[in-house]
Amino acid sequence: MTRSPVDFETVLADAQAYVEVQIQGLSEALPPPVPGRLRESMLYSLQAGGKRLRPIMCLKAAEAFGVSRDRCVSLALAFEMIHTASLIHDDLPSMDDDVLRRGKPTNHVLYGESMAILAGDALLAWAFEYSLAGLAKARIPAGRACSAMRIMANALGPFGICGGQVLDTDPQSMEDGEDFPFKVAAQKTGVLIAACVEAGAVAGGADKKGAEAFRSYGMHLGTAFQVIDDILDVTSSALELGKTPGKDAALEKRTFVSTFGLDGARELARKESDQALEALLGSGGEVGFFSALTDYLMERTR
Ligand code: GRG
Repeated sequence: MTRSPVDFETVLADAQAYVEVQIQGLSEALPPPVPGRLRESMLYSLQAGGKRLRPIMCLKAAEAFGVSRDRCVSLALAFEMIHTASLIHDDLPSMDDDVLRRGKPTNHVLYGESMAILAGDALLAWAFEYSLAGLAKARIPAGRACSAMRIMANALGPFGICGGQVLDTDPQSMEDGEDFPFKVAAQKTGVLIAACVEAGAVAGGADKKGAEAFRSYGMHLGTAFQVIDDILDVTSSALELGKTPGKDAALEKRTFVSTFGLDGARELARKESDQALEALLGSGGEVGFFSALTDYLMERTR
């Protein structure tokens, strides 16, 4: 593993600003015949803020293997489109039924349920079209672009967030036992985070070992991320979170906190973070950013 000293806060703020400018720039990308209300609904949620962690991780993974962010930005934005689509659908009355997201009214509250479903669907399809076109324009070799697309598709289907959402919301799929929160976290959160870094690494030219190291890093980081999410749901406020706290208990979900308690959950988050860092040892890329990110996410408050 190659490590280099990183002024992490500066690097993260720079990456966040870069991604934000690119996302705001998408306003021009949906001209007619896209219906105006569909465009508005898609852009409302996409441009509503958020930490932008998934696109940042994707860009940094590509950079770790020497490919500049400008060449992989379409792939990174595609992951934010998918993540945003999943949040729109997650908030629907038939799912978690929430009215607040990223500090603003949820999509269906403003545009109605039917439009929110369609905005999510449209963001998913656009993610593939937009990233393939961008990767081709940046002359990322077709084999690498195809692999990135396969990883992305896997993360949003039955093996990824659709499967995870079933475990999280379907009472008949809930299981007893301490393994269950890990299964939910892996599919609901880990697979998409792992896909961002793996696809970024692959687009950047990582070999099989490097890609696997980044995937394993992402899976452990994703579990740690979900543990912290479960903790914040209990300990934080709507103002800080930008979404409604206390939802897990209200919906009687089996979370890391309800299963292991607050202290047990904190310990688990640390353990998963350590395992994430260990996974990076075999990556062969420049991973200074990712070790700093892992520590940073342990301390997050939103
Ligand atoms: C394929 C559209 C589609 C949906 C699949 C609804 C659904 C099924 C999945 C939802 C999965 C879900 C909401 C997982 C939660 C992941 C999570 C921890 C989200 C919060 O991420 P942050 O904190 O949010 O990075 P911001 O707003 O900062 O981007």
